Amino acid sequence: MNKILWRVCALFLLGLIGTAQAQSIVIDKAVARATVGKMPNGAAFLQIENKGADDALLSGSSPASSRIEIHTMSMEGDVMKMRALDQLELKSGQRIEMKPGSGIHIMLMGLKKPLAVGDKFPLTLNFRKAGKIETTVEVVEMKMPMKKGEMHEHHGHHQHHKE
Ligand SMILES: [Cu+2]
Repeated sequence: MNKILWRVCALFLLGLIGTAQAQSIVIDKAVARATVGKMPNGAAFLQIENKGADDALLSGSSPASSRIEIHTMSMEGDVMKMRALDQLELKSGQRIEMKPGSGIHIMLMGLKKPLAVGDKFPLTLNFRKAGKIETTVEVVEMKMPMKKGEMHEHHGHHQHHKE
């Protein structure tokens, strides 16, 4: 076999391995919120679809930050609280769509540098069954979910009295 043909074969094989790994868990639309000033942490949102058996997202890593945490967000009274999850269960056939303000997100703890619109960085997610899957996160402009809370604090009382 000549060298070029061999190389094509090797690429084909690598491609097959890649496809096999990515088959059960599909990660899509990974975006991160652009940071302002020297914000220490960032947040990323993505879609995960589990096309295989029951699985779970256990951890993650990225060169963009010193640590990755899986966070969930909930309102406790008037205060938005973030909590780190040990793992995120992914039942067979389940699709999780992380959206800003909706709860679950990937927290980038200890950013190495600010996230600017248009930046791209790799994020590796570690699943119990599917193993490690790498995706590319794109930094986009996003409204802060805190806006809602702020508005509630500043203007909320008027609205409550009117109701
Ligand atoms: Cu968070």
